[in-house]
Amino acid sequence: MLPAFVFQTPDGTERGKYLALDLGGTNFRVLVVKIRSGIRKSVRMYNKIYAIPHEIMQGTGEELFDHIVHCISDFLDYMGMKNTRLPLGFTFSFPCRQTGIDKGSLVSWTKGFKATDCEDHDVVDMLRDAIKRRNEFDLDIVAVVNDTVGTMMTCAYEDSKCEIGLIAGTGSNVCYMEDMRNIETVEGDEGQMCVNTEWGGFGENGCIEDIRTKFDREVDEGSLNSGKQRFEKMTSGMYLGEIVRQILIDLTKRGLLFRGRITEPLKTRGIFETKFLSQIERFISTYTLIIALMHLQSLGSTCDDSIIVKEVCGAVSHRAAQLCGAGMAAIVEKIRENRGLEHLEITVGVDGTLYKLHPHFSRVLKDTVRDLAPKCTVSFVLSEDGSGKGAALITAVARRYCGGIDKYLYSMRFSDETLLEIMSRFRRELEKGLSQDTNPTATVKMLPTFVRSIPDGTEKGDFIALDLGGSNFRILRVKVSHEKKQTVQMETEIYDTPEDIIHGSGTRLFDHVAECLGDFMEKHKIKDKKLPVGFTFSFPCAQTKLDEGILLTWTKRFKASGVEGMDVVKLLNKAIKKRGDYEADIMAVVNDTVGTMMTCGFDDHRCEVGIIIGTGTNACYMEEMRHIELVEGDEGRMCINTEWGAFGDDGMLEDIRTDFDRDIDRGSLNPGKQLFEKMVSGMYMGELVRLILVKMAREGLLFEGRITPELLTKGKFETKHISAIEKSKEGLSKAKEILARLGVEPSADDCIAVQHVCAIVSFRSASLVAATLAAILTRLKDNKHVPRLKTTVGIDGSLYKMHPQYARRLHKTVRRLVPECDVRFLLSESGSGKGAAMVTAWAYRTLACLWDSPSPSPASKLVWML
Ligand code: 0WK
Ligand code: 0WK
Ligand code: BGC
Ligand code: BGC
Repeated sequence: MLPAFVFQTPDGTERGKYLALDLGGTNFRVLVVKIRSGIRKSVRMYNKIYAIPHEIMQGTGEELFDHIVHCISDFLDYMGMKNTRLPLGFTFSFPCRQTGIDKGSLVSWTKGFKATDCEDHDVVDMLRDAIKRRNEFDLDIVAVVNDTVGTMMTCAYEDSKCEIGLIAGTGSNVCYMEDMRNIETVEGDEGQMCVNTEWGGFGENGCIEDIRTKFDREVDEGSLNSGKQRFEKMTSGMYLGEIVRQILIDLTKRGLLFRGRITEPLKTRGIFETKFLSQIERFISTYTLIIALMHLQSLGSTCDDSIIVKEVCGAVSHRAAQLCGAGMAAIVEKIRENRGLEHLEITVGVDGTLYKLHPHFSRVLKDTVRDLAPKCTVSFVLSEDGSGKGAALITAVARRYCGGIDKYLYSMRFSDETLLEIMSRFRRELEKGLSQDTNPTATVKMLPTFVRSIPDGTEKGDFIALDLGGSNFRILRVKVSHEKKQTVQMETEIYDTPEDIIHGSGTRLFDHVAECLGDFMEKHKIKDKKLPVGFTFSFPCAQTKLDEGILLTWTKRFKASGVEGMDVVKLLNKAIKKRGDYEADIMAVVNDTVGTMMTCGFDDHRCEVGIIIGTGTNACYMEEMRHIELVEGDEGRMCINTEWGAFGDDGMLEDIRTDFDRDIDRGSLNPGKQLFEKMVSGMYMGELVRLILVKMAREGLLFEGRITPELLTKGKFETKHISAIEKSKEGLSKAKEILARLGVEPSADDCIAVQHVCAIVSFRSASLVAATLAAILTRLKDNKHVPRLKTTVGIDGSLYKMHPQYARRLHKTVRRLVPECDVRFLLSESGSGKGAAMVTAWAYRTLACLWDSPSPSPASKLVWML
């Protein structure tokens, strides 16, 4: 089930001139394909067939690719096109694991090929290297496709219902359009992607041993790749003749054929070609038989012999067709189920000499599909022009939309290897931050929060929570009561944090907070009550106790002066005292990640990680006290606010940061800081896309090079626009609307291109967060010394909530990076205020029972204070 990175079948808008290579079937072809779109829609092709000598098929990889390039050179000479750098589509009819339309490494050779040093190598790189070695011409290799995919595209150009490609030729294989949501090995859930099934490998795990015969085992043992491609060896042209020969030998040994005399020719492997089956089964007259048998020089064969040979051929080809029919029935049924249809109508594009030349194969295959999948009407269309045309169509699509952009933003797409590397880097940063010695120089500060457990269900009381630092400043009243079960009631007011306040002086900022709190108490008639307050302050704070928070540095939009290095609880208390119209008892200051973890911990006691993916980004988790060297004590756990936004501030991520990221940082309020945050969080994503669009427009890749003042204005393209444009159905029309507002009058292609840019930028964000989260999860697993970690992650933030696919992409990537962790992602519905109240409740109770207990020892009182 190899992803082919082909997302759609042709829509008739493809156009241009392309080169195509078609390697792996009977013939190696080099083609030039001219595609016209619109009313004069047409495809004109010219090709030459070249032989691939046996010794090249089974020589070294270099020799093979040099031979291919030699043929291309001959073709270009013949066509007088040596000096053109045409885009090329490469049909490579062998299993390739792809990570993009132009990246694929050979899994293993099949059919007659066994060139050395090719398996696990990228075939596009091998071809590029051979072209470089020859140094005579240059080509732009845009796509590598399997012949089933090329065949599907070729037939889909005429019949839009064609969504399956079948090859029944030398080899045997099928591809089809699968829903992205079902393809777990690739990012993304929207739309479809073609999957090359490589059904030839079916049975390699022994699951069809019950239908394989000793003849099949003989053929397999005698093949170039024994043990592999078991299904193919029962169904494809390369092997049917051999199966027949094995059966004829067996019958002859038992004296049932050729009077029991086994001739040398009969013992020769490959001598009974599959085309003989077609010839024998085609003509009822025995004449041909004679010819065929002549081949075996077993004169004296009787008439009965010829009947038996014909029977054997029929049985072998009939079985092959039925088996392919069964495979095809499974595919069409899966598609029908994917779409929840009562009845499916679909077309299969077919190619291959066995299907084309055998007199009965195609009919038996069709009948079998009809019998096994009655709820599907399956039409089979023969591919007249081969898969070269399909390869050119794919190249046209790839080159136009994504190819250009993928190459452009190549450095923003990460393979799992890269993500695993980032994961281990971040894991090391976690450990650096926890250790006494290295913490001072660590970029990931690993700040102790003095929250020692998640809610345990006994919390109760009436609290005020302040929630400052996200996109909204909220003040909440949180009542936690215990009738039958623990319930939480909340009343919330949202207040502004105008630019001049958050960029002004710290005094003004906290006066503003105190004023809003006063207004809130007024509205809720609690000015007379001195309620305990939990303060969610979403910035990096060093704490030595729950109700103290020394701001280390502002992040996101905030830059008030005179606050960094100060205790924000003191600053707020001061502002409140200055007013004198109400009293508040600030019992706890918590980070929004901690508040989010506590809010989710209220509903799921397994929650031990809190993540924000909003204006900013950050994570906290429950760490073992014995590992937190900055805080006394080894018992139990404490929540650590990692402040992962600063990951990379020491240059640790320079190899994955792009010039766009550097532009963002240069234009930010805090250059050189929060570099990880600036690659992933909502405050910066829209701007990243804008910078990319400007650069692409400058290079004429977009909007025909038009650049408008709006497009050049910082902040004009917002992160919420990305979420709108990536909405599957209406995304493109949204793109048109949003780009029109930027004055660039986009073309349809421009809109698709912009949607692709948005997807790449938001993908990157989700993948990077997945990598750092995965590091935290493996830390928890190791802390607990368990083989599998079962845990819950509480999440909040507008990017995670609003973006149509962010959540799913994050979940998928995490599961791929740390398959040994069972992670539940729990969205924080009610914000971190509730969580802050939970922390305050805990602080309040601890204080209360200390005072109430009959003879509280001075010592324990002191400890608690400290
Ligand atoms: C023709 C296609 C080619 C494919 C071949 C398969 O253009 O890509 O590999 O059909 O059939 P064969 O030549 O193996 O019988
Ligand atoms: C809602 C939480 C708040 C947090 C915010 C982050 O209640 O504490 O800061 O999510 O998301 P943002 O508003 O930055 O998108
Ligand atoms: C290869 C497939 C190919 C098929 C038909 C098989 O041996 O593994 O990639 O599609 O032959 O050519
Ligand atoms: C702050 C964190 C906060 C995160 C999410 C970052 O900029 O440094 O303290 O948790 O934003 O709001």
